[in-house]
Parts: sequence; C-alpha cells; structure tokens
Amino acid sequence: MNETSPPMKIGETQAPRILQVRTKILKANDTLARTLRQKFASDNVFVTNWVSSPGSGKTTWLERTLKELPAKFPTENLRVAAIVGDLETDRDAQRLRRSGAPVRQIMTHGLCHLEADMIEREWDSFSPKNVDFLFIENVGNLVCPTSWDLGESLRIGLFSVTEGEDKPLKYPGLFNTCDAVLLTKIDLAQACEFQRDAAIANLYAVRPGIKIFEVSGKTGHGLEAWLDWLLAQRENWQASIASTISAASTSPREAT
Ligand SMILES: Nc1nc2c(ncn2[C@@H]2O[C@H](COP(=O)(O)OP(=O)(O)OP(=O)(O)O)[C@@H](O)[C@H]2O)c(=O)[nH]1
Ligand SMILES: [Mg+2]
Ligand SMILES: [Zn+2]
Repeated sequence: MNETSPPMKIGETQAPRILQVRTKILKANDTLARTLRQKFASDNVFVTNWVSSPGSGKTTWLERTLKELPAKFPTENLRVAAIVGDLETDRDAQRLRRSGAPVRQIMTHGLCHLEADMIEREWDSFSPKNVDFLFIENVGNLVCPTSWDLGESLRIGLFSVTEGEDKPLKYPGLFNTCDAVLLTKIDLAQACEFQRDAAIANLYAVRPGIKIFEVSGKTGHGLEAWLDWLLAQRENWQASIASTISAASTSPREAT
C-alpha cells in the first residue's frame, strides 16, 4: 500500500486504481460524445460508425457506399464524407478517395480504437461542413470500439463469412451495441461452407431482431437494399430531431 494512503478498515474494498482511471476516461469520452452528437445534429449530418474485425470488408463496402449512395438518389443531391482510423498508413483513405468523396485518415499510432476527441478534431476542421452522411470506419477490432461512443447516430457491425459463424457469441458486447450488421463476403459463402442459419441465429441471440444485410463488396450484392435503408435511417433521424425541437419549443400551456 502507498504510505500516504489512509489505512483501509477491515471489510473495506477499494476499486483497483487501473479500473478507476479507465472508468474516468470512458466517462469523459461519453460526455464529449454527447456534445458531439448535438453538434452533428445542428450541422444536420447523419453519422454512422463502422466496427468489425480487421479485414472483414469495411473499406471495400464503404468505397461502394460513398460512390453509389449519391448516384442512386440524384435528386437528393446527397453529399457524403468519411473519416477512417488505422494504427498506421493512409492506405484506406487513399482507397476511399477513389469515390470522389472527401476523406480524412486518422492514424492512432498504436491505439486500437477511435475516441470521440479524435472525431471532434477532424470534424471541427472539416470544410465545407455541408455533408449529409458522415461515415466513420473504426480501427479493425471486435473488442474496445464497443465502449467508445463517437457521437454517431448508428453503429454498423460487419462480420464476414470467412470469420466463422460463432463471432457474435464470442464478442457479444460489440454486436449488442450495433444497430445493423452487414454479413460480408457473401460471394465466398459456399467456398467457406458458411452456415448462414447458424450465423444469423447467433446474431439474434446477442441482439434479437437486429437488421442484417447479406452483402458482397466484390459483386455489389445487397447494395440496393442497403442504400435504401441508409437513406430511410437518415430521414427517421431528421424526423426525430425535428420532433424533439418542436416538443422543446412547445410551452406547457400549448401542450395541454
Ligand atoms: N471475396 C470478397 N473479398 C472481399 C469482400 N470485401 C472485402 N474483400 C477483401 O477482403 C480484404 C479486406 O478488405 P477491406 O475492405 O480492406 O477490409 P477492412 O475491414 O477495411 O480492413 P481493415 O481496415 O484493415 O480492418 C481485401 O483483400 C478485400 O478485397 C467481399 O465482399 N468479397
Ligand atoms: Mg479498412
Ligand atoms: Zn482499443
């Protein structure tokens, strides 16, 4: 025990110091993420945070999404942008820029997840801010991105047929925090003897009723339904913000 610590009484327990520090840091991140979520709402930008193990196809599917979302709905004039995190290199940003969208790369230099302050820094310096969809590709990791809120409106999990059907059961925390899951590399399902029903049952076991898209970044399978859903999610999000604002501006007398 540290000499300056007060003596512990019998029966008293103390949280390990490392746990106290971690809890404090996570709390600070949550507070910042709440502010960031309000900032995104006032900038009218719909934000999704993409999480998965390394190599499950985030960049491949995101490149298609950045290119095809505005093209599918030309009358909406949708503007899309991305922030991508990796430990080192800007390889993913270079790939995503082929879509023509503005893309920022965050290099975490060893950190295995993105944090809200990193996203805030990038978004504050983002110009112009007339963006409708901001996509965040997180660092490939099925563990800690779970606990780090980035102020997103939706969290998208990816899970490829080559990873094994049991991944949702082994990493329930992450899949439990997702709003939708992309089952990727579906073009390889047969070669991998992928047990589709088992994989879906495992996803439902950790997140009952979660929306699942079966997709292939190679062939584009599943793209249409995915893009329709994304646009509808943004409309729902805008409607919920509008109703929150109108509820807040309704005086108690008007409300009765
Ligand atoms: N057959 C097939 N290969 C795919 C598909 N999607 C991605 N790949 C391949 O899988 C590898 C990894 O894909 P990425 O898109 O880089 O995966 P990622 O999740 O962004 O990887 P990290 O950023 O490193 O975590 C690449 O070789 C892709 O070409 C797919 O749907 N089908
Ligand atoms: Mg990537
Ligand atoms: Zn981490």
